[in-house]
Amino acid sequence: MNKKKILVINGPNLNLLGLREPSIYGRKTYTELEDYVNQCAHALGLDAVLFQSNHEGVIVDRIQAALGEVDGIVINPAAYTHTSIAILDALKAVGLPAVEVHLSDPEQREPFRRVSYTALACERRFVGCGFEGYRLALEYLNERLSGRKA
Ligand code: CA2
Repeated sequence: MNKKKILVINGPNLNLLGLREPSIYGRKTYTELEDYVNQCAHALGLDAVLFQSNHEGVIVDRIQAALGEVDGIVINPAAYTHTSIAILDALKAVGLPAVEVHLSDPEQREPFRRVSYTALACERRFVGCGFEGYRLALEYLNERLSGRKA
């Protein structure tokens, strides 16, 4: 049987993980996040396709290209969470099952982080669990795509 493919998108500045603000985002690097996501995907029998960009339009292009290529999307849109109707529209346009992840819990931070546009196109949201949020998102999509979740 073909493995289900999940596109895992990380937005602006997440490439700096481990290098700055460890009190909020931890000490592990973006490369360690990629390794963690790949391990979780492998354990679930999924194929993860990792993608990181600091540019809104590039993320929109990647989401559009995902149609017909992958079965679901995990996205941490980073700061674009709170601003990007373009990424929301792209997620809605492709109509793939999507899950939003945040390392921190944006609700517990500055008021401007309380709005998430992108969550409007996502079936679930995992916040404040660090790297583990990506595993929870992959587990959710795995069940969802195998028909065990509505
Ligand atoms: O908690 C999350 O995962 C966020 O998506 C992270 C974004 C923030 O704008 C969201 O409100 C919540 C910021 C990502 C910046 O990542 C950095 C990593 C290391 C050092 C500096 C920034």
